[in-house]
This record gives sequence, structure tokens and C-alpha cells, in this order.
Amino acid sequence: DRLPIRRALLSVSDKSGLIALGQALVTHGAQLLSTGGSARALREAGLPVTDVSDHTGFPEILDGRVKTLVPQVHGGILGRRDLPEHVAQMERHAIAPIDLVCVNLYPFAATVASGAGWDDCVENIDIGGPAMVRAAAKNHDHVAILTDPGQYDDLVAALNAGGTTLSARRAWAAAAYAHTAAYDSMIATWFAQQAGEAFPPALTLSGQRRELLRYGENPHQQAAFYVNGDQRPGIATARQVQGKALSYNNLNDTDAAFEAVAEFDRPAVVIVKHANPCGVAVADDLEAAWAQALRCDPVSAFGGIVALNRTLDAATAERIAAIFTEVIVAPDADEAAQAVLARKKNLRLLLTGGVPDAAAPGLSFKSVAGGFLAQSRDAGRVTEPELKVVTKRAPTEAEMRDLLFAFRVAKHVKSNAVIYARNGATVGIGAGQMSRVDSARIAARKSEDAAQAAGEGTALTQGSVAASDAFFPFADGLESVIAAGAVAVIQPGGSIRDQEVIDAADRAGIAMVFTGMRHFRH
Ligand code: 93A
Repeated sequence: DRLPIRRALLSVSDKSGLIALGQALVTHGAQLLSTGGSARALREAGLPVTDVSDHTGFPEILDGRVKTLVPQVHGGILGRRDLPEHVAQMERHAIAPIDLVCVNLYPFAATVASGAGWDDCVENIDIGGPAMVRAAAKNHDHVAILTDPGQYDDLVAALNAGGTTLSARRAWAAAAYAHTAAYDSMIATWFAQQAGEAFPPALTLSGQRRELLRYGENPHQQAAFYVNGDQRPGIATARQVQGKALSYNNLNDTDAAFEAVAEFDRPAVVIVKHANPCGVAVADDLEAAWAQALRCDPVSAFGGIVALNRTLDAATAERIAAIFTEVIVAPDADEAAQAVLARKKNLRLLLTGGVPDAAAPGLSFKSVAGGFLAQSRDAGRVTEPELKVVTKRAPTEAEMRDLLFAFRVAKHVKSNAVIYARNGATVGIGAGQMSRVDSARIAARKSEDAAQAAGEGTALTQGSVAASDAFFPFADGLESVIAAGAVAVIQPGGSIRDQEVIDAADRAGIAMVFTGMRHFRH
């Protein structure tokens, strides 16, 4: 059963697509009701339109705060056409039924993002809009509700087919409540932030569904990608230039890789597998950084995700394209680089338009049974003056650079993380072990494997520096790092056995610095 639209109320802040929609409605015989700016736009396009205030006989008052909050509008939206009593009451009060409501809300988020003051932000809290959206969605048996220009084509198609279907109206109602819920949660978060609280008393995880994914982490899991309007360059702002659609795991890994590469000021490359870096390097240019990053663990790099923090050039693109890579993500890629990659049809290339500020605030979430945990993102970054040398020997300048590099990598490796590095490149990464000793050993063994594969006699951990994401609870972890050949170590410190660990370092004659900052990541 299709419902025709005889009367439509259009009141939109985002006016894209409005004229085409209005035109189609008029063509199908609908009367258009509209508010100030929307009515003006429709009229200027030559469409017949009735101002809501003329329709209701009640003017817009209080600087537009009360435009549509009148019984003629809400009665027209909420009245049940299947109840004689409702129909009679509407007639008695001269309330005409409204069959379509098309509303999108005052741009609260954009106003906040523009740096507007308190009063401006408050004035951009839409009241009448959400009231109409919720009313129309409630009465979806009789009324269609559109809240997004992306839905207009479907409505026009429905009109051409004779009217809207119940299933379409139900789907639009679901989208409508998602729209108002996201809107209110944004406002709640803003109020809490203004009061200096990082966490509002209630936090609805809200976002617009960007895409239904083929499946989740595994094929028997369902998944979707949601975006929350945050313009920080990254996975949500990325433009996919080529390649198949991204999977859930691709998105997760690409995000991990790009967040990690954003840590570095020099040209940098991060290769990620299963959300952990398997090669990270900084160098004078991307091509050199790629070679060093790949050298760390070429076996794991196969089928990996590659992130770069500079515009991708053709020479580097050639080198990356030489091995099987799932995704490349970069702020940009020059034309020659894009031409190189275009030959690899399946390779996905994502361009984000920029590199995010790694120190920027933000929230991260984790679901737990019955709720979720929220925390501020790990924006912590230690700098050299904050380090405390705890051993007799202090790190050399070159060691110091590598220590800071390695610790920054450690932040992006799942705990327990132990990283060996030299000359601005990781040479062994141990991730996600329940024992720190195991992470240290695994990283060293992987480094030996890489040396063997490269036909080199000794592993690059010999003479390297090592980073640990959290303190060594006992000396054994440090001893394992020393056994691998590390000559300088960076770690948070803070264990009750710190002195035993420092003594072990001094016995071996290595240098060790404490950061006072831990980088757990689970
Ligand atoms: O100021 S309101 O909270 N009060 C209202 O009665 C009202 N009616 C519609 N905001 C109201 N609107 C909003 O106006 C709509 O949600 C829409 O975003 C905007 C459209 O205004 P205009 O047509 O003047 O551009």
C-alpha cells in the first residue's frame, strides 16, 4: 500500500537537494509548507510554497525560536488518519494533515567547530526541528520523515511509483531517531566539556553509518563503519582512490598504521599486520624509510598495511608495489605515484588529506559486557628533557634519538611491547605477550630471522636500543634485552624492584633512561 503525499513541510538548515525535492513534490501535486530560509530558497527557484506562518495563522516569534511549535503543525503531523476521533478533532480545529516532513537540524556541531561563543552555540540548539522529526517518525504509519539529503532520491522514486511504502517509512523513522539521538548526545557532550568534564554523565555512542561492511573480524560477524563528524585527518576523512572495498580488519589496521605514522616529524613509514606494527622507520625520504621498515620483518610485511606521513612519490610507490600490500594510506600521493599504483588493481590507496596531530585530545572506547569503557586517547609523548638517566652510563646522542623513536613506536604496539631499534628503524618488535620476557625474546628471534633472510651474519639487535612500554617488574626482562645485544634501554620505571633492574643494567655497562610515562595498549 503506497501513501501519496498531499502536503509536505520542508524546514532544512542544509539546503542541498531541497529544490529538486520540492520540484518533484509539486510535480506530484503536493502542497509545500516551509519556514523562513527554506521557503525563500524554494520560492526563488520558482516553486509555489506556503509559509508555515500563513498556513497556521501564527507568526514566527521569539527570533524564530517558535516557528513550527504550534498545534496546526504538530497536530497535522501526529494525527492518526485511521482513527475517526482524530480525524474529527483535526477538522474541528482546522488542522490539515501533513504527509511528509523533511527536516535537518540547526548546525550545532559546525557552530561549535567554528569556534563560536557560548550564546551562538546555545542559539544553534534546534528545538522545533527535533520535535517535528520525532513526531513524524512516531506517526510513520501515515507520515514520511526525511532527515538527510541522501534520502531524497528514494522519496522521489517512491513518488514516481505512486507513494511511500510502510517499510520505507519505518526505515526513515529509524534514521530519524538516530539523527535526533546523535544530535542530543553532541549537545550533552558539549555542555559537559564546557563545564570542564571530559566525560558527560551519559554518553550515547553516536555516529552516522557510513557503510555496511561485508562482515566483521570474522565472516560470521556483522559489521558497519560509523563516522562521528570529527574532521581529524585519518580513516574517516580518507578518500579511497582505488582498490576493493575495505574490510573491517582493513579499517582497523589502517587506522592503527596511520595513527602510528602520525607520531613522527621526519618522513616515516609504518607497516602494520593485525593492528601491530611489524616495521617502522624514519629517514630523510620515504623511499629510504620504506626500505628500513621492510627490513625489520619482511615475512610479516607480506599482505600488510602501509602508512606514510608525506605525499607518496613514484619511486616509493614502485618499491611498495613490488610486494603484496593490502592498503596504502598517506596524506596524499602525486600523480606519478598514483599511476604506478593504478597497475595494481586490488591494492587500496587511501588519501587522508593531512596528518593528524598525534598530541590532539580525543576519546577511545572499548565495549565490555553491559556497557563500554571510555578514556582519553593516549596523546602522551615524552621528550628528552623529561627522561631520567638511571645508569652509570648515559646514552649517546645517537642512542638518545633511537630511544625516543623506539618508545614512540612502543606506544602503538600491543602490550607487552618490547621494541629494538637502530638508526631510526625498528629491528625487532615483540607484541601482545602475557610476559614481558617473551616479548623481548620474540622480538630478538624475529630480528635473527630477518638477518638470516638478508644473508647477514648477526642480528641487528646487536648494538641496538630497546624500548619497553611498561616497567620491567624483575631484572629477567632486562637481562633478556641485554642478551639480545641492546646497549641502551628506555622504559617507564616505577617498579618496586627498579634498583635490581638498574643494577643489572650497570653490571652489563648499558645505558638506561626512565620516562615516567607508560604506554599500555590492549
Ligand atoms: O528555532 S527552533 O528551535 N524552533 C522552531 O520552531 C523551528 N522550526 C524549524 N528551530 C526550528 N526549525 C529549524 O529551522 C529546522 O530544524 C531547520 O533546521 C531550520 C530551518 O530554518 P529556515 O527554513 O529558516 O532556514
